[in-house]
Amino acid sequence: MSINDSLAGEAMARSLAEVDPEIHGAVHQETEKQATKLVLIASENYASEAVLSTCSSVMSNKYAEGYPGRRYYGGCEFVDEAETLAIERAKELFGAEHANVQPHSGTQANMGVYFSAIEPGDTILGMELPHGGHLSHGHKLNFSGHLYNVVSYGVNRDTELLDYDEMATKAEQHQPKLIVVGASAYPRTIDFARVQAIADGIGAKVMADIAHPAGLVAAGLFPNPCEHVDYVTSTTHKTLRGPRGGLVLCKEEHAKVVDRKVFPGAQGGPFMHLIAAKAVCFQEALSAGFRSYAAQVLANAKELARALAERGHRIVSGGTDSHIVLVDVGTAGLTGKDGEAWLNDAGIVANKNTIPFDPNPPLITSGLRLGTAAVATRGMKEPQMDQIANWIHMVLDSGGDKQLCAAIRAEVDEVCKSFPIYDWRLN
Ligand code: DSN
Repeated sequence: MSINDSLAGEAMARSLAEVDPEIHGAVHQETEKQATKLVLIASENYASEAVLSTCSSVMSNKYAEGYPGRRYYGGCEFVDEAETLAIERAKELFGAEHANVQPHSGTQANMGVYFSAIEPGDTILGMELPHGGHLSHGHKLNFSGHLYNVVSYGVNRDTELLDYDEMATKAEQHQPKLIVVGASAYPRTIDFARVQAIADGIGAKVMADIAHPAGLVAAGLFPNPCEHVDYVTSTTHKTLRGPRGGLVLCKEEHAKVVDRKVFPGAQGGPFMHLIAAKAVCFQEALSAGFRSYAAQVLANAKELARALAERGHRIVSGGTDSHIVLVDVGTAGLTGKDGEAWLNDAGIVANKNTIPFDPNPPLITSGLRLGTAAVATRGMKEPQMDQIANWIHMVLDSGGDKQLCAAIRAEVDEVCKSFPIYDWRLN
């Protein structure tokens, strides 16, 4: 009897379209949107077919609490193989002594490190959210803000660059046990050695969250904190172009505690399909092709910043050293909220974002955060960045004129056809 002869097999083999037309429709529409619009969300990317197919593989069915060779479930031989490959490849990619590939997300990777390095009530020093930091770096609405005493640093008002002097002064004043460095909307390079030196001065540890630039770090195009700090966390789906998920890298001396704090401290069963897909992602990122890709991401961001500045837009910090371009639309009398909506009408997907010292609240903002990881995956290069900058300029300059946005939407659609992505999935 084949699987299709059994009752279970018959039910199991029905397509998504048959079983759930509503979800099938939503997936189809999301695919079409990703194929026909320009994704400039700095935290998004297009994972490869190999990564996506691993995400939807039968590894999803498997429980595997524990770690390779030490599981609380039987039948783990193949997921052990996948997780071991993921660990070894992550270590090789980042030059790390130890890797934990189980965190479901970046926030849970951070949770694993906090639980390892400090106790509830201890002080952490992290970057302020409006200056580019992340919720899990101590925001009052996040677990990190509930469990720990949070002190924040930011950027210098004039240069909009990380203010290491302020960080050092606050470290001296508040004696944090952990300094958290890394950001979601900070476009510039980070001096991890300097942060570690500040921490050394007060006997603190450092956690570097490289969720955003991880792909650039892997390619050697952004400083690698593994050389300097005790704990490094990341996501795997942004510039690293893998499946959705998190990652902790640390010195060997912290390995046992980190593993214990990720599981069972912060999580239960690991998502083995995503861990297997992380292994695929790391394998891809170790290739020469990925290094060329990452170089294009960076070149595209620099060109996008230049082309927008040339058209009169103020770029926060005056430029970028990463995939992120933060545009101050407030100086032109606009809000990020309006800009985001207008650009979406024109087929350009970006997000509103606070800028340093933003007078507007987070749901309005004075900024637009743009990222070049996804468009570089499509194969777009500098000429397309100049074109995109021109479209963004026209949309913002016109105040979101409906006719103009519709005309640009049609042009975006045409350009996307020349740089196809996932189109076959629409058939
Ligand atoms: N909020 C995500 C981002 O877009 O940067 C990171 O968690």
